Amino acid sequence: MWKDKKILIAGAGVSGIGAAALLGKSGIRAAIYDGNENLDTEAVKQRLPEHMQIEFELGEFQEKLADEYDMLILSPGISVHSPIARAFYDRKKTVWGEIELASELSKGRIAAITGTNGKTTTTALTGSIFRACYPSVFVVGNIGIPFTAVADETKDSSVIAAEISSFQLETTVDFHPVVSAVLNVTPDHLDRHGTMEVYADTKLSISKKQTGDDIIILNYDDPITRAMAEKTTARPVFFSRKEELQEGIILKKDKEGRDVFTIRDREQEIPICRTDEIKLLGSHNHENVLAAIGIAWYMGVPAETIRSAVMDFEAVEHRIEYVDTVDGVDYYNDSKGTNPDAAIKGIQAMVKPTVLLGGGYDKKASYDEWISSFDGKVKWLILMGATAEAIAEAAKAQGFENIVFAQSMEEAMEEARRLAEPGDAVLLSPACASWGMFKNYEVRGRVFKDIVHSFKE
Ligand code: UMA
Repeated sequence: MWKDKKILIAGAGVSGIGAAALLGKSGIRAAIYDGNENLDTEAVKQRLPEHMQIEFELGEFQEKLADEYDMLILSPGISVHSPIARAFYDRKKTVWGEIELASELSKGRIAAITGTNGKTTTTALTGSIFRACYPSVFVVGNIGIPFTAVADETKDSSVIAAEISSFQLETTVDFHPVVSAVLNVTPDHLDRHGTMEVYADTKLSISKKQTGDDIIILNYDDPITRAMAEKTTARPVFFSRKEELQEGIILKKDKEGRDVFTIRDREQEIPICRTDEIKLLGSHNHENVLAAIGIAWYMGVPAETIRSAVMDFEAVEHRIEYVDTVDGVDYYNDSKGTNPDAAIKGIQAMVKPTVLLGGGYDKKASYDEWISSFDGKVKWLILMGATAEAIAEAAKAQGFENIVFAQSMEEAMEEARRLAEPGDAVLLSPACASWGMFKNYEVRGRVFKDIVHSFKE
């Protein structure tokens, strides 16, 4: 029985801590390995059950650990090709990911969502639809709440919306969603997976335990996910933004030529709502909505409930929030990027050349890593607030010279509009708090959005 084994958890981030706490609550002993030899073990212990005995193995991985321990629980940030994972695999010892552990110790039905882009929005929307229908709902996974953190609260009647990354899929074994979805597959994480083929296969492995009674929702408009229908053991259902498929989740024109999210399931045709009735903006979000509708429908949510939940759902405000496209330029509000770490996520989310608005209250942070993350993507940096000079200096030290200063958000936005060309993005992701210029980041984000909207007038 695996519970009696000597278990080593690799990684002391949110996943590893979630896994350790779950084992602790279940009365199972474990040790934590982390490559960081300066890990604050006291801070980790604070987040574990009080009575739990936990040992730490820190620093460079030593092969002897694979002899000492019988089983490894891997955090998603640590690859299956890492020395620690290889050492356990070579000795034919059990290696599970944190998701596998959670699914082993949880109850209820799982809807699992993967894809290169859109999976967080789709998972959040799916969870929101579930909440309108079911009393016990959990939204977990790559979205930020480890599945292990809630696994022991689930019951047979629970419904779980899980965002699952390709990293997490490398280490699932018996993970078995009732409905799975692969939204799209475009080049990403190839440093880890090696080739597109391996990356796509890893994504498809979300359905490896599914049978013909289960559903996999696939994007018809993406050739890679379309081809997955031939390879999966589950019943494939397509969604498409472009084609009015005979069966699937589609956009169908109404008499006035407006697009209606529509379910075509065998003999039934069920309209949900029009694209202009939802609050999520952008055609990329139409795909996310189509997928979420499909997932919810096949998880048993009535069409009327799907309709109202979809129409009520709003993007998480101020968090890489798409605002609008003006003159071919996409505007994003990431006012919640109030520190360099959060702002790095904002830049990582951009897929187009970006004019970046930054600066604000001085928390004496270091901006070096944030500037390194520009990675050729940021073409102009517009700076405001108390930190403007310090950020400019840090940027110049890394050879980034395309810097403009502004005294207010209005001035910054005039500059952004002047500098951005069609096909570019403008991103407000300041890496600083708003104080000194605004009451809080929410006010800052709203001022930004108001200015974007005024560009359209
Ligand atoms: N560590 C090592 N050795 C390594 C790598 C990491 O010891 O080779 C240690 C670090 O010192 C650190 C810990 O492992 O203490 C971090 O573990 P982790 O990288 O697995 O991160 P977590 O904090 O557990 O967060 C993970 C996901 N991170 C990654 O996949 C890199 C989070 O996804 C996820 O939200 C969280 O679990 C909850 O499920 C983030 C992400 O960037 C958002 N995901 C990628 C993406 O979306 O593209 C896949």
